[in-house]
Formats: sequence, C-alpha cells, structure tokens
Amino acid sequence: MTNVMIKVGDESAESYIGALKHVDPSLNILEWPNYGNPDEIDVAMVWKLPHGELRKFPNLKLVISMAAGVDHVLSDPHYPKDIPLVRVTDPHMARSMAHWFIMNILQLHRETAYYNSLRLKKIWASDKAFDTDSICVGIMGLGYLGVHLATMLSNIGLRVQGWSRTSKKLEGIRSFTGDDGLAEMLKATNYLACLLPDTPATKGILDRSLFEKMPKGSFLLNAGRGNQLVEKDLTMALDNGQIKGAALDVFIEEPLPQNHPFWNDHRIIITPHHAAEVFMPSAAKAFVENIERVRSGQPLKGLVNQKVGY
Ligand code: NDP
Ligand code: OXD
Repeated sequence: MTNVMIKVGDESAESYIGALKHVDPSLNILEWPNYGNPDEIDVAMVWKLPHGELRKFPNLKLVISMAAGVDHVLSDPHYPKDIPLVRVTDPHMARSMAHWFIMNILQLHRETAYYNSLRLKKIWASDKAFDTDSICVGIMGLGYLGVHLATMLSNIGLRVQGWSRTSKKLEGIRSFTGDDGLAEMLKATNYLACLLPDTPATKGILDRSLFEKMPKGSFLLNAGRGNQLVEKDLTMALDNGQIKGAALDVFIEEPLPQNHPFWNDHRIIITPHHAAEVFMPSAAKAFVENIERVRSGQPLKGLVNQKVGY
C-alpha cells in the first residue's frame, strides 16, 4: 500500500482525496497534519505546506507539487533535495491559462473598462475602430504553459514572439534567449505576457528598465509570480505613460492587502491568483501515474530540475 500525505493550502483536501481515490482506490491518503506515523509516508502531495514539514518524513520517495509552480516547495530551506519533485503539467490548466491572457489582452485592447463606464452613463460611442494587427504579444517563458499560450494567440490571429532560457524552434513564432534577445523582443512587443517561474534569476525582472525597452503605451500582463514584478515601478510606468494598462493575477503579497494601492488603480485589472487552477478530474490521473512510476522505478513525468529551480 502507498501512504500519501496531502496538504492543499488552506483548503480542505476532501475533494482532492475523492478524485485521487477515484483513480486509485488502493491509495491511503492522509490529510496534514493528521498523517499518523511519519515513517510510513511514501508520497507528499503539497500546495503551500509549511516549511520544514517535509523533512519529518524519513522514507519519502516522491514530492508532488499540486501546482505548476514549485517555488512554494523549493523556497523551503529544509527541502530534502535528494527526493524527486514533480509538478502539474496539464492540458486543462494550459487552456485555462491561455484563456486568462486572451481575455485580458482583448479587454485592454478593446478598452472594456472605458466602455463599461460609458455604459453606466448610457452613452453610445461607436466612433472608434480597433486595429488588432497592431497587437504584438511577447511571452516571457516559453515552457509548458507559454508554448500553449503562444499557439492559441497565434490561432486567434495575433502576432506572437517569445523568450526563454534555452532556445526554441516554434513554427510562426519568433523566439529569443539571453539579455540581448529579451531587449530585441521587447522593442517589438506592446503586450508583454509573463509566464516565468519564480527563481532567483526572475525575481524583480519586470522593472522600470524592462518597461523602458518597450514602446511607450505598452501593456503588461503577469500570471507568473508576484515576485517578478517591482510593483512601485509599474505604478511609476503607468503614471508616466510608458505602460498604459496592466492585468495582474499574482502579487508579492497574497491575498492582496486591503491597503495596497493597486486596488484603487483602475488602470490595473486584478484577478485573485486564479488564472489557471488545478483541474482534478484530469490532474488526478497524472498524479497517480507518477505515484505508480516511482513505485515501479520508471522515469517520472513533470520532473523538476531543482538546480535551475523550476
Ligand atoms: P515551465 O517550467 O514549463 O516553463 C518555464 C519557462 O520559463 C521556460 O520556457 C523556461 O525556459 C523559462 N525560464 C525560466 N527561467 C528563465 C530565465 N531565467 N530566463 C528566461 N527564461 C526562463 O513552467 P510552466 O509553463 O508550466 O509554468 C510557468 C509558471 O506559471 C509557473 O512556474 C507558475 O509560477 C506560473 N503559474 C501561475 C498560475 C496562476 O494561476 N497564476 C497557474 C500555473 C502556473 P526554458 O524553456 O529554456 O527552460
Ligand atoms: C500554479 C498556480 O503554479 O496555481 O499552479 O499558481
């Protein structure tokens, strides 16, 4: 029997346990902190487990991040580095993430907030045409989610380019690497879509100097992680017109504090870190498959490279 310890942030794990047992009824799944004897835990499935907890399980064989991002695990200074870590790579999540970007790019392009304000005043203003050909989306992070996003944006007729750590060959999508490559991409990007993981190399990457490399009046969309954005630099760039509007799903502090200036800034679309959630009916199969793979010594799917941090 495989014993699994589960902790899903502040949520009850009940529905997750139900979905996992639906796929493999033989799993013994125990919700943190009532996991019984720590020596008997084989697998930990986690989202925002308190730091230091994982080292309590001496016979752990696998850690499953119940999220695509693994910063919540790797930021634990006590993370047992010899234990393999896998993460979510799920087509449902990729589709949902692409929908978040498409929805917000089009809302910003079509000035939805402005037209909603006119609607409240019963004003019919039909004098403006929207030039979709003017949009060029630059995606920072051409990984599992970023490539899916690039393809979906291209399929709805938008120009797309992307930037990643290692070079990519994607049909119809210009891709860049390195600092010079990023600067080159930014020159021709007026909608910047960030889908980077949170690592030391990406912390604070969305800052004033980056905004200044884009054409004046560009837009910023971030669903990667809050740490990537220097929040005061965004406010400054909005004030001086370098950035015209933004859509943010992730923040340095979540939930976004009540007194945070972004709440009152109508140039920023705010969503509560739910651009793309784990969809258990499909993710549960992948989680169970990895548990079976670790049991039978087969290569794991979605294995994290702990050296690069994602
Ligand atoms: P992947 O690991 O598949 O992709 C990460 C991409 O970022 C890769 O293309 C990688 O390059 C690139 N990258 C990493 N570091 C650098 C760097 N220093 N310079 C340039 N490029 C870099 O991750 P996913 O696509 O699955 O997910 C991306 C992130 O999205 C997650 O880590 C998470 O933070 C966020 N996320 C947010 C959600 C939300 O609801 N807001 C939901 C799900 C995910 P390379 O290809 O060369 O390795
Ligand atoms: C994720 C997230 O990384 O939901 O999956 O943020």
